[in-house]
Amino acid sequence: MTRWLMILGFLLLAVPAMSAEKPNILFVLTDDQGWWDVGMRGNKDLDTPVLDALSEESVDFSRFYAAPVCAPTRAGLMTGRYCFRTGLYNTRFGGDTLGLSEVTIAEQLKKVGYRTGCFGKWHLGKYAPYQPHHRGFDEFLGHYHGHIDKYDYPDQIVHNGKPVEARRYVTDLFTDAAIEFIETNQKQPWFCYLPFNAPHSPWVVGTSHDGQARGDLLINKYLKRGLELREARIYAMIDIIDQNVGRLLKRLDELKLTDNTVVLFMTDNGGVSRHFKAGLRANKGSIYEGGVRVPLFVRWPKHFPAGGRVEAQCSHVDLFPTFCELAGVPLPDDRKIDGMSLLPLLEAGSGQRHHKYVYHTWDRYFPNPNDRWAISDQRWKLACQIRRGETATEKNWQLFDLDADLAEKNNLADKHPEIVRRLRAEFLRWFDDVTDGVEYRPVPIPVGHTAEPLVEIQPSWAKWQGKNVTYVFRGYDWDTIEGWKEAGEHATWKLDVLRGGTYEVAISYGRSARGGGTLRLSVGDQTVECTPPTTPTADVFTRLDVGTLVLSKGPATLKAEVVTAHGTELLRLNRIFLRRVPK
Ligand SMILES: [Ca+2]
Repeated sequence: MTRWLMILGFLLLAVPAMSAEKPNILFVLTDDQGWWDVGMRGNKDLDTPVLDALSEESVDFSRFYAAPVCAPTRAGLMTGRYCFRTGLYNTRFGGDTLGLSEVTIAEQLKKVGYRTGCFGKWHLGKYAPYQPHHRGFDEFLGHYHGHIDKYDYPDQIVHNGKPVEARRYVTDLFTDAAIEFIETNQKQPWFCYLPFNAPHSPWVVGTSHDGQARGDLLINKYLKRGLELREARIYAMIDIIDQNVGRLLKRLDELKLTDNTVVLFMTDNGGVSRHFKAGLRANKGSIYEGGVRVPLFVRWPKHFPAGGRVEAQCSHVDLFPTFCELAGVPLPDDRKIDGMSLLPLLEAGSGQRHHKYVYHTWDRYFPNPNDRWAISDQRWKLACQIRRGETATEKNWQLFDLDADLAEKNNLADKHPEIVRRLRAEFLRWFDDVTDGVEYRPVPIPVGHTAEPLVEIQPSWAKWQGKNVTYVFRGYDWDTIEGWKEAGEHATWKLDVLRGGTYEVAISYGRSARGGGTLRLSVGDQTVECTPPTTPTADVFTRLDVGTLVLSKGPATLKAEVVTAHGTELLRLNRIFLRRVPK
C-alpha cells in the first residue's frame, strides 16, 4: 500500500501543474498608448477605471519594454525574437512583413489544441500568405496595415481574407468579434489576440449618426479638464478602450472563464500624447524611456498574486516563451529565441532581475547601429539619438542612471567611461548577432496566390525614379505616387509570381483636368498603356481597366512609366490591381 502511495505521489509530482489545465489567454494590445496613458501611473486627467482595477488584480511590470514603433514590436510578440532576426525592419515600404520561415505564437499554441483568433491590427504583412489567417490564426478580423483612416464604419476591414463592411466604431467592433470568438470556443483552450488600432492616429472618435454623441461627450469631458483638442481625442479613444476591456472582462465573468484565463494588457510602443508624461522623456519612435517603456500587467486569479509588481527589466520578446510555457508547448529548437518566460516572475509576483541587457534601436529605413540606439543593464542606460541626416559620434553618447534619473536628464558618460565602453561593446555584439546573415529588403509582392486572385499593388512598396515623381504617404490605402511629368519617370515593384498566366491589369488613380498623358505598365517585355481620363479632382480616385499581361512564374519586376505627360502631372497613382484570369 505504502509503495503504491509512493508511486502515486511520484506520478503527481512528475506531472507539471500546468498540463492539467491549459489556461485561455486573452492578450489585449493597444497602439501608441504610452506608459503614462493609464490612470494607475498617476494620470489624474484620464479615466481608465477598468484598466486601473485590472492592474490591481494583476502582476504589474514597471520596466517592460517594446520596440519604439509598431511592426518591430509585433514581430517580437509573434516570434519571441528581435525583429531584425525575422527580416522585418520597417513599418512601411514592404519592410513590415514577417518572413515566412518564422514560427508564430498562434502556430505554436495550435499544436496543443488552442483555438486562435486575432482581432485588430496585424501590421506584419499585407499579402497572402503573410496574412494572420495564414500564420496560425483560425480567425482574423481586422486590417493588415499600420493604420486605417476611418475608425467609425471602417472600410478596410477583412475577415479571413475577405473584405467586409463594418457598421461600428472600430474598437467596439474588434471587441465584439473577440467576445464572439470566446463564446464560440469556450469549451476548449483559446488564444485571443486583440491588437486594437486605437489610440493610433488619426485620432478619430465617433463620427457616425450613432457614434458621434458618445464621441462628442468624451471629447468634451477632456476639453473641460483643460486638454488641447488633440490630447482630448487621444484620451477619448483610450476611454473607449477602457470601456471595451470592461465589456470583455464582464463577459469572461458571465461565462465563468475568469479563473482559467490569463489576461494581459500591454501597449505596442511609447505614447504620442503630451498632456501628462509621468516624468518620462520623449515619445513613440524614440529610444528614450518614453519611446520604449510600456505598460504590461498580467492577471491569472489564484496563480499570479494580485498587486504583484515586477521591477526587473523585461521585453516584449518574453511573451512568446511565456505563452508557450503556459500552454505546455516546447519552444522551437531550430532557432534562437531571444525572450525568456516571465512565468517565474508572474508566479512570484515580484523580481528584480530578468534580462541582463535590453536593447532598443529604430531607424526609418534600415538597421543602423550608430545613430539611434540604446542599451540598459537595469540600472545604467547608454543611449544615442541624433537628428536625421546627422552622423553620430561618441560625443552623442549619453549615460543615464535610471535608478536616480528616470527622466534621462543627467548625462554621466564622462564620469563612467568604463560603463560606456562595456555597454557599447555589448550593444554592438547584440546588433551583429541579430542582423547576422539577414538581408533587409522589401519582400517581393506575392501574385497569384490561390487565396488571393486579386492583388492590390500599393505605392509604399515601390521604388521610384525621376526628377518629379514622388511617393506621398497618406495612411497606406490612400498613398499615391504623384508628380509624373517627364517621359521615362517611373516606379517599380518586385513581384513573386506564384502562378503563371494571364492577369487583368487595372489602376486606381486621380487626375486633374490640368494634367494628363500616357502611362505604360510593363512586366518584362509585356506592356500595356493607358491614357487616364480626368477625374473630378486629382484627389478623387477612380478605377481604370488597362488590359492584360501574361506573367511567368517566378520573380518579376512591375514597372509603371511615363510615356507622355503634359500639364501639372500625368496622374496620382493610388493602386495597381493584378487579377489572375482563371483558365
Ligand atoms: Ca504603435
